[in-house]
Amino acid sequence: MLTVGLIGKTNAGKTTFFNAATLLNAKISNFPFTTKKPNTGTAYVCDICVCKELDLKDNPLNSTCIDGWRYVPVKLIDVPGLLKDAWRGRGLGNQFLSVIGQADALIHVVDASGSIDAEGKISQPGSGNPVQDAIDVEMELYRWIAEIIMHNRQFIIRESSSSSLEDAIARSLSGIKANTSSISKALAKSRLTEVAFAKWTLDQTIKFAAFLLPLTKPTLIIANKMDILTSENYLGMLTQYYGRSLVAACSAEAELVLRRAEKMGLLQYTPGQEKFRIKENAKLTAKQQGALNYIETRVMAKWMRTGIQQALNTVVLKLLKSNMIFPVSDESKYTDHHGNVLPDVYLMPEGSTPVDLAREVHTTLLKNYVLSVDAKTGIRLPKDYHLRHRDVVKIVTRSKPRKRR
Ligand SMILES: Nc1nc2c(ncn2[C@@H]2O[C@H](COP(=O)(O)OP(=O)(O)OP(=O)(O)O)[C@@H](O)[C@H]2O)c(=O)[nH]1
Ligand SMILES: [Mg+2]
Repeated sequence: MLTVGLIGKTNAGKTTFFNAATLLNAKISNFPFTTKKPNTGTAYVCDICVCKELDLKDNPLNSTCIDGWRYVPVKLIDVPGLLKDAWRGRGLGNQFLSVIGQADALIHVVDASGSIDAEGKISQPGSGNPVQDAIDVEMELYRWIAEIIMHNRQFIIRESSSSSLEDAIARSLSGIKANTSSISKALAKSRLTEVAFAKWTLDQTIKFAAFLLPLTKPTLIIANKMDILTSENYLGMLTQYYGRSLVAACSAEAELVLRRAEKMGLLQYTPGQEKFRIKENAKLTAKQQGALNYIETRVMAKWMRTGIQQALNTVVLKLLKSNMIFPVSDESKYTDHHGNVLPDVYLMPEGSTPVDLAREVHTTLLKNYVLSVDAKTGIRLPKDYHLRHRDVVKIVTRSKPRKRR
C-alpha cells in the first residue's frame, strides 16, 4: 500500500489532518509537541470509478465506491512536529524522522494563518511567518539526509571503489527509499559530479540532499487553517515561493468537524464534496450549529471545500503519478471469480506494465502469467504496455497442471 507521511512544524495541524482523513482519534491540542509517537492509519484517495462509464453496479472489495467515486486506501503516518534545529535534538521530531523514510510521498502541513511562534506556541494570527516555517522544516530534512551521508562517509568511499558512487549512496540511503536514478539526477543538479565525494563539505552535502529530497519524496505543501482570515495573504506567499501546483489550501479542522458530524448522523457529507447538508431530523446544539455556520461561511463559501480529499488525491494521483487499475477475471462481465463486479483497484506507478500489475495482485498470477487483455476493448495488451488511469485488465494465466492419478 502506498504510504504518505505528514510532516510540519509543531501545532501546524498534522494530527487534525490525520484524524480528519482517517477518522481516528489521535490527540490534538494547541500545546507544542502534542504528538509524542507516530500515528498510523488508513486514508483514501478518490477519483471517478469506471462503473459510471461502463454503466455497471459494482461490488468493491479492497476499496469503496460512493456515488460513482472510487475511494482507494493509502497508509497515512503522522509524526511529532519539527522545529528549527530538530536535527540537533530540539523538540521531538528528530527521533522520528526515520519513520518518514518509509513514506512514498509527503504532505507538509504549514499553519498558513501565521499563528505559531519560534518556540512552536500558538500566538496572534499574522504574527508568524509561514514561508519561513516551511523553509525551516525542509532544512531539517536536508540536514537529516546530510547527516546520514556524512555518517556513512567511509562506507560510501569504500563501496564506490568497487561500484558507482550512485549505487554506494543509494545503499546508505535505502532507509529513505532513494534510488540510483534520483541520486544521479541530484548529483547532476547540485553539480557535485565535478567534486570528489571524499572532499564534499557539509554545505555541499546539504545542497545535494536539497535536490534529492523532492525526487525521493514528492511533497505537497498544505496551507492549513484557511478558515482564519490572515491565511489568505500567506497562501499567496506560499504559492509564489513553491508554485501553484505544489500548494493546496485546506482547513483540516473544518474537515474533522464535518466528518465527525456525518458519522454521528447529523449531516450528509462525502469527503471532497463542495456541500454538506444538515439532516432534517438532526437536533443540533447551539455550539454545533455555530461550528457549522462558521465552516459554511469561512470555508465552503470562500474556498469551495475543506481541501483535505483534494490534497490526498493530488499527492497520490498527480505528484506520485499513480494510476487506478482494475484487475478482473472475467473481462466480458468485469467480475472476479465470484461474480463481484469491479471488485478491486490498485494504485500503480506511472510506467507500470500488466506484468507489474500481476506481481502486485498475487505472486501466482505473476508466476503463471501468459498475457493480458484490455477488458473495455477486448484487445490483447503487449507485455510492455504502459497501464493507463482507469484501465480494466484481465490477466490470463496458465491453467494449473492436472494432478496425476
Ligand atoms: N482554526 C483552525 N485551527 C486548526 C486547524 N487545524 C488544526 N487546528 C488547531 O491547531 C492546533 C494544533 O493542531 P494539531 O493537529 O495538534 O497540530 P500538530 O501539527 O499535530 O502538532 P504537534 O503534534 O505538536 O506537532 C489545535 O488547536 C487545532 O485545533 C484548522 O484548519 N483551522
Ligand atoms: Mg500532532
